[in-house]
Amino acid sequence: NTNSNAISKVSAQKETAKHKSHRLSNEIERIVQDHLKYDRENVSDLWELIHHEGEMKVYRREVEENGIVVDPLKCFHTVKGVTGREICHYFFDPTYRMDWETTLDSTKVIETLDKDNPDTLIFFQLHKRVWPSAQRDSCFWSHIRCVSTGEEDQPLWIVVNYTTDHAQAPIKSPFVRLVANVALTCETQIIEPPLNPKDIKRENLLCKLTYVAFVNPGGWAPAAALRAIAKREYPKFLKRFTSYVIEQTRDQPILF
Ligand code: 16C
Repeated sequence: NTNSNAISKVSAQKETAKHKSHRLSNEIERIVQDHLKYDRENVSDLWELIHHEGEMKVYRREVEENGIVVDPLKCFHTVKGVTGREICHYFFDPTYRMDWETTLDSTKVIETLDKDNPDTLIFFQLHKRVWPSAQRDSCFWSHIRCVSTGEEDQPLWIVVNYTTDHAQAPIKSPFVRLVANVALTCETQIIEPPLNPKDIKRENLLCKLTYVAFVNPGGWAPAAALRAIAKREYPKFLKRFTSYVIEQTRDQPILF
């Protein structure tokens, strides 16, 4: 099927790393490196813990730019029974998006940058309208990557969603274009590793997840409403999305 096909294409690149470059390569490299460098750092006391539930911690900083709320958001979570690659795969692949996204009216892939190595897609999304604000849309590149950290360690997996312009996604009133820079980074740990790696079971897996989001609503929106929605929706997304991945992979072979 097309899906496992796409999985194997991304993983094959893992070994060779000889990617064709394209118009977004340099920007992607810079943004991915920034996320790899900073996202997993612990939060300073400038961050407020807005939600704590089990292993999940959601922090934010209240920041405004020209009267527009642009609060950075950062979450740490630990998920049992899945690998970082599995989590990133379900976050990246458009096939599953509407299964776990509850704040979208639609999502569409408008370009695949390198068809031989489909690790970068351009999405156009229509977000659910929050009355009485104007409805938001977004256009962003989405990039998935495996980063090896050392000989013994499991590799890191990361997905970055970053706003871009596209001829097939012009800004059209009454929609307001939001600007986003979002990253999901996952690190797999093997707990009580069996002597033979072939005997690793899902109960031996632990995934450390970091999710960061910098979203500018692209125009004025009532600050109090926006902050209340964010406080409710980000934890809801993390719970729903991670449960979805657990459910989808439960009886599947482990994808390292
Ligand atoms: O990362 C997530 N999803 C990805 C795949 O879809 C992708 C999405 C990025 C966009 C996330 C921001 C959506 C905000 C739209 C709401 C506009 C309402 C404006 C009017 C308010 C009075 O990376 C998972 C995303 C989980 C999203 C949770 C929803 C958060 C809504 C709170 C809005 C705060 C940010 C301000 C942006 C308007």
